[in-house]
Amino acid sequence: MRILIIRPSLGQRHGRRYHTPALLQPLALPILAALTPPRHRLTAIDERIERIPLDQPCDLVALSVCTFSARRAYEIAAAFRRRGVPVVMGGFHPTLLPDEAQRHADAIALGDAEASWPQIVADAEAGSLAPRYGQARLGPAAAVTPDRRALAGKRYLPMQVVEFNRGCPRRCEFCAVRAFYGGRCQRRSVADVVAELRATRPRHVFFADDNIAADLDALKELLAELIPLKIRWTSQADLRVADDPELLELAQRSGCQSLVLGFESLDQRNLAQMGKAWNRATSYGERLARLRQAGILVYGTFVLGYDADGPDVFERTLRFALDERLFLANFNPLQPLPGTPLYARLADQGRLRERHWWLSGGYRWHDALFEPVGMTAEELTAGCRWAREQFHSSRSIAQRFAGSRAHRHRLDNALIYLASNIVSRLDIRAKSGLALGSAGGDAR
Ligand code: B12
Ligand code: SF4
Repeated sequence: MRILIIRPSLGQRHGRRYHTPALLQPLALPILAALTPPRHRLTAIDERIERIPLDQPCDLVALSVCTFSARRAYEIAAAFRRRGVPVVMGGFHPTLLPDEAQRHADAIALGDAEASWPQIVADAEAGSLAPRYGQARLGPAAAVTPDRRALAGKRYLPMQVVEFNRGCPRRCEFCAVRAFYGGRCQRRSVADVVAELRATRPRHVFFADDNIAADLDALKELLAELIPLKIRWTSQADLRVADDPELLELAQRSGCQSLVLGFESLDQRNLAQMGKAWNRATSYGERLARLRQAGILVYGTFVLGYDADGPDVFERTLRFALDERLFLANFNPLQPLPGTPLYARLADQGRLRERHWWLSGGYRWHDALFEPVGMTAEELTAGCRWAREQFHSSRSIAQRFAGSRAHRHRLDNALIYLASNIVSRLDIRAKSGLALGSAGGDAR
């Protein structure tokens, strides 16, 4: 069979399709390629950097869909189905909203591809696709070694995306990972990860784990094995990484360049409401000092608009990010992702502005989608935009650079700092006002 595997883009702004200034490889595509028997001819298309060959002859189309790309995915699916090509959808959005996705596809896959893709391919070949494969909330499947030949020749950041741990044991109210995997985790063996790195020899690695610190002992085991590989790596973690001196030393020695850390809020009442009281807002300063000491750059993420937030939250959160000289930061309005407990709560409270916002022609990227308690939705949208712009101003970039030894103490840290801040500033501009999908009207 000729199989087309597609990652749809997000949408468009003023009639122009969204292009990110710097792109990470999408891991789902090489994983699907690795699971496909070699007798099939497979083409991977990343719509964020290339056009979809809508009229290319093919026997099966597979779309990898998240909530933000759902509207665009439904448009692409309709174009292929009009030609009689069967379309399968998998990923976060079809898993969390299967009935909606089912209306736009011949088959949908719930959960991880490892559990369903080989059967889907076999059934498509036999001309007997079932409407639904896999099981939601089954927990993560252990990842296979991705077949990156599927992405050969495409222009991505020179940073290899690798998985160690999938899923997260934490239970934050707003998080789609919790909804997708039900709080369960699955780890690849350290030997498997190291073998992949030895075979591919990347200099920079992005561990696409939801939370690389899901199991601290396992992480220490991995880091000890990374030391001889002399790579530089980055990932996402919860704040506990900063509490363990042995772990910090191993992180430093194994080449940890930066970590994305979810601070979310400076207000302990908000942290309690989101199920993240363990973050302990009062500990942020000392934890950040330890990370700086270890030379690790910190990318802090904040969600604004929880119930204890008033109009002063933007200034306070921005001040914190500037005073702590964060490497990067994002300031997002709390986002009600479908399938999460947050979405259900806001829907019950009648606070959602638009129940199916991801299908709406009126949605714009970074718009607040619900009625906050301590301000209006418009104030929330504008406040986040203001904090984002202030944080990425030339003055702030220069001050954060000069104010932190971690940003300057190695040449590659300095280069990464400057390049990442510039790319982040450009990406904010590219996404600001972005509409999802490409057609007007409503995709329901
Ligand atoms: C790394 C990461 C990023 C990276 C980008 C990575 C990349 N390569 O492009 C960065 C930091 C840039 C990023 C950005 C954003 N991200 Co992000 N990101 C992740 C993270 C942590 C890992 C993604 C990953 O590579 N996973 C490993 C791969 C293999 O998993 P996967 O893509 O889900 O695919 C598996 C299954 O879903 C399934 N599957 C997927 N497609 C298909 C197709 C078929 C046919 C089949 C059968 C199966 C199947 O099988 C795959 C293999 O098992 C996830 C969390 C997560 N667990 O996925 C969040 C996550 C995907 N991101 C999320 C969000 C919200 C965002 C942002 C919108 C954040 C923001 N507000 O700006 C942006 C923009 C996203 C976009 N679409 O452009 C949400 C999506 C929620 C949702 N319901 O869609 C997630 C789930 C995080 C969360 N906690 O809520 N992200
Ligand atoms: S710690 Fe991060 S990945 Fe884990 S449930 Fe909370 S927000 Fe999601």
